[in-house]
Amino acid sequence: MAFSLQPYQTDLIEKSMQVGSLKFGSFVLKSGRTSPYFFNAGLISTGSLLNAVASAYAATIAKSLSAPSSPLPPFDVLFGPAYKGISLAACTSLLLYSQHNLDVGFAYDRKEAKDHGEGGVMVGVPVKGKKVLILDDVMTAGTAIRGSIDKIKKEGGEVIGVVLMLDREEVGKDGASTVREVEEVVGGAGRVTAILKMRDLMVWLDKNGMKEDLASMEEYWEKYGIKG
Ligand code: OMP
Repeated sequence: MAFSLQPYQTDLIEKSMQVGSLKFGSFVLKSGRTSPYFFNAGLISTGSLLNAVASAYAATIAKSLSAPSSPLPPFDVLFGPAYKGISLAACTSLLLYSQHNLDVGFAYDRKEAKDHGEGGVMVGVPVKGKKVLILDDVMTAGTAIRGSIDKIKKEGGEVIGVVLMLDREEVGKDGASTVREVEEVVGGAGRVTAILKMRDLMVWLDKNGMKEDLASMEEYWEKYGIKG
């Protein structure tokens, strides 16, 4: 395979496998597709893993913002969708400040609206009139991300991009790339970035001689992977 992994990507893959967050086998997805791998971000649940993951998110965001031809504009609020996105976005906003000198607001949603006290579906910095970057775990068909985009729009915020832990690089029912579709909604090419992509996992399997798992991944890519 042509390209290599960054040390932080290898580190994340190996630590995720150690805690069972990344598994190879046979799994039925939300979309109904049967996948040879599954990433469960809920198991990113120790201090050292959170530190590794949030550092990788923060580095990915900082790199996108500082690239000379960066398509990602500066933003005001980092939004972590309930539930798994909440802790990941909280830790990442902290590290954006302490490691990259970038002070942004942090917000998340409630799965059920609160009808007393401060009320509403949002917690944290108000997104109204703000540029918002969504931080989420995994994207397959884009259903979860589209739900978050709608919520933020309804509250008067503008979503300017998405950062993911894993982009599964799949096509939707109509054969178009999920990433391209979501990018169109949030301002254009390059607005969706990820720490890991499916092809990175394939590089890692290849390097580690896991030929059977790699063959299953290639078969899945043929069926559902983005073309070109
Ligand atoms: P989409 O909403 O189709 O983009 O799928 C993303 C969601 O699927 C994630 O937020 C998870 O709830 C779940 N998921 C994973 O967590 N890990 C995977 O490897 C695959 C999925 C999935 O069901 O597609």
